[in-house]
Amino acid sequence: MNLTQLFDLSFKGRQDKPALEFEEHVHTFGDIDRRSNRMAQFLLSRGLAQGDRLCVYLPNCLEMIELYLASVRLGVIFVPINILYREREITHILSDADPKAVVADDTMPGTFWSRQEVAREAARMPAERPLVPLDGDAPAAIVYTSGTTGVSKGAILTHNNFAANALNLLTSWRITENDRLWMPLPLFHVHGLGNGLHCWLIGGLCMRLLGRFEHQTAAAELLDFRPTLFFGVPTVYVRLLETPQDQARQIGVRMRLFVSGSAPLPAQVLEDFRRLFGHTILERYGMTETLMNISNPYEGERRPGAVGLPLPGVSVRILDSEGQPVADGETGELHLRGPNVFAGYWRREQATRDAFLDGWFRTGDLGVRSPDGYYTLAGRKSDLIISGGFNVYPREIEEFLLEQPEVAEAAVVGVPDRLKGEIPVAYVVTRGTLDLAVLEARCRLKLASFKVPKGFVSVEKLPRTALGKVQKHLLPRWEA
Ligand code: MCA
Ligand code: AMP
Repeated sequence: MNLTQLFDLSFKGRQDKPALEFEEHVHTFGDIDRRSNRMAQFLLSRGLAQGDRLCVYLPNCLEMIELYLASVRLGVIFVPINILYREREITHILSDADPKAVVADDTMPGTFWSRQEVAREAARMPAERPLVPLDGDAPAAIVYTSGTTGVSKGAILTHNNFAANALNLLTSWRITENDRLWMPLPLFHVHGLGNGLHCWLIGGLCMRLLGRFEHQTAAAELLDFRPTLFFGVPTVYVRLLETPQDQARQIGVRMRLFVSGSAPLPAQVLEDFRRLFGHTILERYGMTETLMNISNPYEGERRPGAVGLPLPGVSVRILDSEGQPVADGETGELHLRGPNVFAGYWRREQATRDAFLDGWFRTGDLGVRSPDGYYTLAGRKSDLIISGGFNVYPREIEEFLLEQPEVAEAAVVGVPDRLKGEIPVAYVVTRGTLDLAVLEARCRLKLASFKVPKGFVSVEKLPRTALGKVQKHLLPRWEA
């Protein structure tokens, strides 16, 4: 079954049910359905066909949803781009995905279609749905994920991947059409897209979509919308700890389930949040390449620091560095198999082959299983930094720093941060004189804000092994 058929099972019979609150407007499932048909007609009229890529560089908005649904209807492959990316990062994705069209806000210069133009044109189109027969194995989206090599790769996610993921979460987290989902997370990553949008549409619940998360207004928003369901990243939960007690209690009374993922949730935050809101956050583990894999149970123990038990249909094994299975209690690399695992990296056969071993996807995450089957993550094989739920690969920043003529050597490390989990800090060996503020300004211009090092340290040389590998753990401590 393709996603359009699956969405139809939900839309039919819910045509007049409120589906979406966005910017003071309420849209029913019927509205979303018709608007998406019009958008599909628009894409067709512009020559987009099955297999073409459509890049979308937009903040959360109605058009983003319509463009996704229209793409899914036509078999066009949806390629969301992180709105925080700057020209350098966007250029890479555009050249790699080779899209037939790009939709961006009209503030973006170039030959792209503007969101405003797309909305205007689509409104003039007929609401009949174009019929394109599609198999569940068809790609629905390519989502770019920073690779350990520094260059970001496109993970191909099929209709079946998204379906398996959403059906799993709907069942495992007891989501029903009576839920109210609060969605401030971006739709350009799989947390918002795979979990948020798909659970919403397939479950038939009401969602309030926000342009973005703003901690200053979050509590007022929650009191106003009165959600029962929220998917967040740890940074959002740390922010919510600032909520006054009486407001937190009011929010907690209405809420059914808080879920956290994308980065480790500190046990202390789980505990402080429980005290303030009266809810134990349910932590789960996912990846762009696999959507959701492991989750704490809805009923039963939500174990602090652990990510829980494999979701239905997902198999997990843990191997040591020799490729041998480890015993419970011992740490190794997590490998996964299941209907949620992606179809490979876009136009990167070697990278795809390297990502699998005997049909198992190698996550690069280290983990350990307890005798009662709970999994706990224990870091990464690579030196990935997760800042506010966004991934930062040190290598990518180091390469940018090394492009600066005054920088002879560079090393970027993640430093613990209460709010963001981790923040990147750069150590540089400079040639001649270089004002570190100038270096920071150059980073700001070319890199997404979460990748810009929050500290720059000038060192005489980088500590290296005899083989020349940088020993990051020997770098001097950085103080904020
Ligand atoms: C953050 N900023 C944004 C947005 N989010 N700008 C525009 N649109 C956004 N959506 C910028 C701000 O302008 C600011 O830039 C900086 O980020 C920090 O903003 P601040 O207001 O201090 O935000 P915060 O309270 O710290 O909250 C940040 C955040 C954000 C909202 C939690 O980090 C976020 O949305 N994270 C979610 C990422 C996500 O969805 N990851 C899922 C990946 P400046 O620094 O220039 O001032 S998928 C994944 O990992 C797997 C599959 C999984 O398991 O889910
Ligand atoms: P991404 O490449 O954006 O899909 O990020 C996926 C990575 O986020 C995983 O490989 C994990 O390292 C990390 N991640 C996701 N959920 C969790 C979690 N609950 N705890 C710790 N790390 C997580």
